[in-house]
Amino acid sequence: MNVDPTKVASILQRHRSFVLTTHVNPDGDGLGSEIAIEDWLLAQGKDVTIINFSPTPLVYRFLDSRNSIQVFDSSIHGKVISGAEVVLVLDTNNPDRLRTMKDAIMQSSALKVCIDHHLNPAPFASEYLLDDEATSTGEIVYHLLRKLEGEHLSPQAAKALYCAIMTDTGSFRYPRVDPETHRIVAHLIECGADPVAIFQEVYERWSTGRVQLLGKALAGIDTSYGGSLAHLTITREMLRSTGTLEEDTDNFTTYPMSIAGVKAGILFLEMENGVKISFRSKGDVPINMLAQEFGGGGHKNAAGARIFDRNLAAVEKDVLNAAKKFISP
Ligand SMILES: [Mn+2]
Repeated sequence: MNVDPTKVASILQRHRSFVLTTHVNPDGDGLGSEIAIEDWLLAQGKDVTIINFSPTPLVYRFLDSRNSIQVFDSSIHGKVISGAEVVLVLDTNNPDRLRTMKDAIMQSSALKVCIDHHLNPAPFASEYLLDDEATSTGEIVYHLLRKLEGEHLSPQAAKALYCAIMTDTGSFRYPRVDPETHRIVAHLIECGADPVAIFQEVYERWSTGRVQLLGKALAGIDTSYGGSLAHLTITREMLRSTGTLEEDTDNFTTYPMSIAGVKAGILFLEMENGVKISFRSKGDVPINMLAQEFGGGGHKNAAGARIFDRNLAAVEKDVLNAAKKFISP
């Protein structure tokens, strides 16, 4: 584990052209980290292209005030990626999560730098800046920018990093939040991040359909193992009838966890070609081990998996059965 930003800071200083990317279905942490680093690199007069596999979800578009985030298209971006001196991979340590961008990046002769806070990094990068104790990639990027810039971060970077940390900590309430997290966000506010505006952008811009989708999902919430496991299921039909998208289910895992006595919560989301599963747990329940049984992974208390070409009912049954040993030891 390399938590010292010195080496990556010098890579950012030394090189001229950069490609920044993050995982499929990007979140506030991946996008905020990209924007904060982009802002610093542009201020130094360097070439920066942000290329993501997925489009930016609507709620995070406010971060991209330069409108610079591009959606990967191999016919356009193959050259950009092969010609860059450095590719920064943010908020994932597994190139499979870059989907079809993986090959373009791995074939590029660019220096590959991975900045991330997840467990079990894959051996694909030339340089790693990793801290699996960090609340977010945004927190790691904060220390990197402090190393580069000192005390004064730009308002744009402060906003992006505040959003990264706020979203990855569930608004400052997940277990890894500590006094240091609050000192960092206090400094980001001093640098110009507006907590009220950022919260409203991310959490108070739901469509009516999204609230209706949550209503349908909550109506079907179910518990098992004496109330210690709760799960929610979202079907294609529920998305269709409310006019919503998969990204509208972000953070729905909060709701099973709010039931008294629940130690773990699972969200099953029916995709076009399989099932996306989000896992949450409290305390010592290692829910990432359950995710691993289904080809996924993550943190002890938050993990995910995707299962392709199996139907929802079969996946639900297998996952709920397999959960038993973690819930009721
Ligand atoms: Mn993250």
